[in-house]
Amino acid sequence: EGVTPIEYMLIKMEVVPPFPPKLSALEARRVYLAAATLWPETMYGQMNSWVFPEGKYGAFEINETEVYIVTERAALNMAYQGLSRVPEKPTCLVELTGHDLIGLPLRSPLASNEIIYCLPMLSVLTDTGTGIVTSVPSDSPDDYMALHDLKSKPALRAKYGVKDEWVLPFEIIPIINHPNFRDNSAEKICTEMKIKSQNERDKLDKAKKEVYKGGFYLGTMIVGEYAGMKVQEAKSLVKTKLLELGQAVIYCE
Ligand code: A2H
Repeated sequence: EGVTPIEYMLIKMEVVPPFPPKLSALEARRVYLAAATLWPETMYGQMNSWVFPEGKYGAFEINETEVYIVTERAALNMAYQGLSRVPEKPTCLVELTGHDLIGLPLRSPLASNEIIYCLPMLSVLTDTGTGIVTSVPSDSPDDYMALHDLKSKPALRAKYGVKDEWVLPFEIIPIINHPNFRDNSAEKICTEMKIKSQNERDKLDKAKKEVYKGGFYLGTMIVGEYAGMKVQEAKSLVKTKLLELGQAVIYCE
């Protein structure tokens, strides 16, 4: 763990009932996948959420009504930050794996599609954030390649039990005008660098740096309430709005 804590926003991606049998014990509750992000202003471009298929997760009680699905490690940190019904002690209602979460229909704040789905990504770390990642394929090279892999490889979908209708209908929406790439920066850099799959770790790390270097921060919002505004300025406004609406919380680690 670093010395300086990182402040994430946890985006509350609500699991839309009816719940599958694995989650039936949670039927009276509001259940969320809690995705850690540093970029709340990109939530307009969410296309799905990511989990690590072999990862261990749990459904943890946040208060009387709300349950967040995260890793046990994140739940313990959360319990020391007021995000647990019992202070300093996570209460796990159901133990889950990534496989149990794949295919869950979600309603996520600011996403343009009313329902998006939980899908597998192999680079999701279970020792960072919550182990749940929200996917913005327009601006994140990792997200772009992982969704591209699922869209273009039927065998990969079959391997993880991913139905066509969870990925194929989802068209990437440009949300940020980047000074070097115009829009859809992730697709452009991945094509330029001839990245072939989500497994090309070194190339993807370079692609990320390339997107930031040109000023992801200096880009301009092209959708939503803050269209026309610098990404930098929109960031805190989106953050405040999500917190006020109860659609996100702050989480540090
Ligand atoms: B970011 P840091 Cl548009 N495993 O959100 C892998 N990646 C994770 C993760 C985990 N357990 N937890 C969070 N992340 C991702 C949006 C985004 C992000 C965009 C562009 C870049 C970007 C949409 N995905 O991050 O290493 C989350 O994805 C690039 C680094 O903990 C989170 O923000 O600092 C970011 O990594 C946090 O990375």
